Amino acid sequence: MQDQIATIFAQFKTGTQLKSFKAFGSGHINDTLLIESVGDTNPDFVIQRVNHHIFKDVPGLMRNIELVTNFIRSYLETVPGSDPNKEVLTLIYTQSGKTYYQDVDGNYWRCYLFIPDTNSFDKVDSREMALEGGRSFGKFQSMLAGLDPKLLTETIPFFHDLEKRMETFRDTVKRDPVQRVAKASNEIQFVEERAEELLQITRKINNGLIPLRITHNDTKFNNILFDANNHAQCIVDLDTVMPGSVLHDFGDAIRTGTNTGAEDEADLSKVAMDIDLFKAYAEGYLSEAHTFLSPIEIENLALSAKFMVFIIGLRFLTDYIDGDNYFKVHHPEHNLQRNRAQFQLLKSMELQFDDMKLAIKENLSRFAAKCPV
Ligand code: ADP
Ligand code: GN1
Ligand code: MG
Repeated sequence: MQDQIATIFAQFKTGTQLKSFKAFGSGHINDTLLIESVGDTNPDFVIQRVNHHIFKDVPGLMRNIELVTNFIRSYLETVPGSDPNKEVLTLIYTQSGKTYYQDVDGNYWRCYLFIPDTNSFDKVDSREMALEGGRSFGKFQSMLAGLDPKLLTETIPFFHDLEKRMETFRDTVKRDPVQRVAKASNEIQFVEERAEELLQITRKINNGLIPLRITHNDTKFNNILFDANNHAQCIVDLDTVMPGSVLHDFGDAIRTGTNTGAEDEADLSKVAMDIDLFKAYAEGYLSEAHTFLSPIEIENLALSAKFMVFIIGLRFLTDYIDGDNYFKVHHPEHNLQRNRAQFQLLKSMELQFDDMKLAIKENLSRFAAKCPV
């Protein structure tokens, strides 16, 4: 294994060699390895095997990442005191000048400079961290506002399209390929009771009422690297950066950054949305994003949190019924357990929905008041 990884690593122009490697991160799709290089002064690297069963056009995906990271880098170079090698991912090219290496088995590999002295968090436990997270995803969107969304390919078509996700779900339930429908009947009913309310977001996007911008589309909180002082430093996991709605980014960060339990928490009594973390995230996000958001986006921010919990919960449930073909699972019921935890979180949001809407309104009037007319 060490030899295989060393061979892959040697395809990239790093100026050094592999000393050791270890698996890294808790993602459900790609494989991430941290590469320690020889010598004390050489930087370390991250290599990732991109899941090409899920991302069908890896060259297009890598072109997106190259465009986006170069665009952010050029911006950061104009900001006094900023350090582009630490605040945006740095792609390492192959010996032949490509952004990825394809091995003999057809696997795609890429390499980034490792950003040292940072941490990422699966769970948020302070207001300050939620505030920082909101600021950094807001800033990420605002930095990319000057890049034309048409330049980017859609790395997964219909990724957050609830119409399509519902079609796939209903079809999978009908097929019941591994006889799991009976086990999930309560969850299936839960889906049907809520789909209509949440479909309004997808319909407004699809009919052009909600604008498309360049968005991240996988704003799990652990995709933010924090520095040693717990300041947000860099956004990672750029596979799904493509034209999308800011609502998906806001909602997914709330899904992962305000949950008092784990994404796959088995003890549902531990799962709830912490409204103080919601308020802090909204404050951080709106402090950056109030300058470019349109009224219809603002109006739907609170709903977007319910939307993202619902659609990710729905995808876990669909994958469970389908026989676990998409997300990596660590035991046979894992996708159902994830689904149940997400739907518990959604119930908690339903109980606090008025407070969520109020928090958006209050934060917005604060920032709008500071804004010269
Ligand atoms: P996954 O698809 O597995 O979520 P990520 O790109 O998010 O893959 O990487 C997994 C984790 O590895 C991240 O949450 C982050 O903690 C860490 N990470 C990724 N890239 C870097 C980097 N360039 N420097 C430092 N840490 C990184
Ligand atoms: C996957 O790769 P990872 O773990 O960051 C998924 C997201 C889900 C998330 C749920 C390409 O993200 O859409 O929100 O799991 N990524 C893809 O944890 O499907
Ligand atoms: Mg990630």
